[in-house]
Amino acid sequence: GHLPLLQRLDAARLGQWLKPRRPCSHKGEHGHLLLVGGDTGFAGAIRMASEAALRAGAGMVRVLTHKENIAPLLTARPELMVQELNDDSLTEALEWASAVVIGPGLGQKAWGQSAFKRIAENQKPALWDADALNMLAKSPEKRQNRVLTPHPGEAARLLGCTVKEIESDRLLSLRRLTHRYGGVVVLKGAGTLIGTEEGQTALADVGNAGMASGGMGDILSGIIGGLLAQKLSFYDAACAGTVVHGAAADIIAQRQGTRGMLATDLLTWIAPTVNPDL
Ligand code: NPW
Ligand code: AMP
Ligand code: MG
Repeated sequence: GHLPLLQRLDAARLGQWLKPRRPCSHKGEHGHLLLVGGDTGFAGAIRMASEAALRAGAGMVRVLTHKENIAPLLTARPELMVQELNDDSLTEALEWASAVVIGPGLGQKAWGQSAFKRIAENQKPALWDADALNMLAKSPEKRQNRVLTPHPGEAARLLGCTVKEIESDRLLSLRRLTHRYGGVVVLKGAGTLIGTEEGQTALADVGNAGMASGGMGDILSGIIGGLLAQKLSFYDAACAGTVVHGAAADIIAQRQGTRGMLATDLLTWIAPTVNPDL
């Protein structure tokens, strides 16, 4: 066969995916995003993902999490709607949602597993990250209307191989992931690759080593989830979200360097980046 074209993506292309809002639009038009995650001790992951989704422009953002995380989340970001994750809240929120993010800080206990099973059965547009990927690795299932965002460690679990094998040929790893799991796959790391089984393939020419710190992936999940809620296609949301994430980090690197960059530092630079018409 012939080699698929590898698109190179950078901040100059953001205008192609992110058009100005209609002046008379209302919040319902910008989507209802549901995020599920944040076991005890992992409130940070779900907080970063949900704040990133707000900054990416989702109209309404709702979080289902462990009950001990509710007060800290509401205090940090009153714009969020936060409830305890249980069967009833999940049923209601899935009905409400236009897109779903599952995984950040979810953990792998029974609590997280039962939410994962319910969401796996649901057909709303979804982004699966972190512990949702670890659960998927244990019972592989192919699906189209979904974005997966593995780092090389998670990709190795998803393919049952080593991190070294993933990294030795990242394009081949991407192709194996899309072939086994379907949908859109974002293979993270320096030079993030985005692809589909149909052969769309992109390399995000953005980002820097300041991003090699805890919580960066949780921010990416929130951004892509926020764009899915705003009805970008799965592939466009993954491409645009990855570029927004890397471009925000590049602005910070320019101002203060890479060492000591925090995931939450990116939050300030998401809005300027998702408004390329500024
Ligand atoms: P090693 O040994 O370090 O070299 P895991 P996780 C390997 C939550 N978080 N990039 C790596 O190898 C997440 O949302 C919460 C990354 C190691 O074996 C999850 O729910 C935070 N990893 C949960 O924690 C902030 C690479 O992969 C393994 C790699 C666990 O997520 C942090 C690490 O992956 C975090 O986001 C690469 N390029 N190459 C919070 N503040 O609440 C190899 N690896 O075991 O899936 O753990 O990513 O930390
Ligand atoms: P996670 O490991 O899930 O927290 O995700 C880390 C995020 O930071 C991903 O989006 C990676 O692509 C990005 N990242 C980590 N290290 C680097 C690096 N050295 N250069 C560019 N991006 C990176
Ligand atoms: Mg992660």
